[in-house]
Amino acid sequence: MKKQILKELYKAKDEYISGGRLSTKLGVSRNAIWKNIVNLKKEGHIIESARNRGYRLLSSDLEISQTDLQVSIGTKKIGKKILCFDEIDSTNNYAKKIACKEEHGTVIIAERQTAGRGRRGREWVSPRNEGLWMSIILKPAIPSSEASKLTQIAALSVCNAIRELCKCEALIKWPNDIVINGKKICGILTEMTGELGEMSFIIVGIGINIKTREFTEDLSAIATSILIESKTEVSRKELFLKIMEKFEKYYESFIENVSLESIVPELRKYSALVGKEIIVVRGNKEIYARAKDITSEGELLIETSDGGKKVLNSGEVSIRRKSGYL
Ligand code: BT5
Repeated sequence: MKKQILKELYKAKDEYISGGRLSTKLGVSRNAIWKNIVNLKKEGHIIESARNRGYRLLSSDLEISQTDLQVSIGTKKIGKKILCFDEIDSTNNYAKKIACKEEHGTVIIAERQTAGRGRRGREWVSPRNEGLWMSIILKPAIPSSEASKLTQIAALSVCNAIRELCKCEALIKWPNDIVINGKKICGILTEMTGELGEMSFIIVGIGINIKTREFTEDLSAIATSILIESKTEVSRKELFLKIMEKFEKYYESFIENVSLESIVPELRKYSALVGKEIIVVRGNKEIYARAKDITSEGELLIETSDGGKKVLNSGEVSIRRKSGYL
């Protein structure tokens, strides 16, 4: 009902709609309309209530509007609830704080992050309006050892969404980067909480550089944006909706089959590493190897210089090429 009310308000644009009209149209009492409006306001939608006139949606001054995304999204659970912020320290931090009381699939988006994070405390640069900085709260009933597979699901969702909408040759640099022309366009940070093999929730954080024209000196060698690569401005809204659609599809198949099998062929096809010489960095240890394959579990199979085969299944490693980042 909440979404239907939101849609009606959205369709009316700047006009007021009375509680009576809404109740006739949607077949519920005026009291039910009122209660839902109160909840929509609590979720952050900016709705004006004027005596004798009714309700009116006020547009938010954020470039990405929570209401606009929420009425446009076609998914069942992933992104059914979206919380947008102008500025936040890190969408992953916020998602962790609210995850207990929020429903599965809730998404947090920020226009800017002041303390965006990469893995192991590294910084993620997230300037205002230049990208999509977001986190998805997930509550799957899977053991914690399976959590890293959600990084693969997110990676393929972003990779395919970019390929479809931006006509760019996006590739997945296992385990958590998306690259175009050898430079990083997206990073994924999957975090979880739980005890003794059982987890209570997983946060999948995704950062995508979309409109950035120039990077800081230290990033410019390894980072790029969709604008730089495709020379066109993709709509952040369209890209977001496409990623949600893909993520839900891959996620549902993963939960249903308890396996990544249906997406492994594409993880292989779009791998930036398979067939290449790489350096696996774990702490201060470096292993020279060749990336051979992505396994049916979404792991990276490598062959070391002495011919030994090894499967890497942890996001706790970084991969470099001999020539640098990629
Ligand atoms: C990642 O870590 O790539 C995960 C990044 C996840 C960011 C999202 S944004 C929404 C959510 N909220 C958060 O706080 N985080 C998530 P890692 O593999 O450790 O890579 C980090 C490295 O990427 C840094 O050390 C830089 O070298 C580089 N980097 C930082 N900002 C970048 C950017 N905007 N574009 C490309 N590379 C960047």
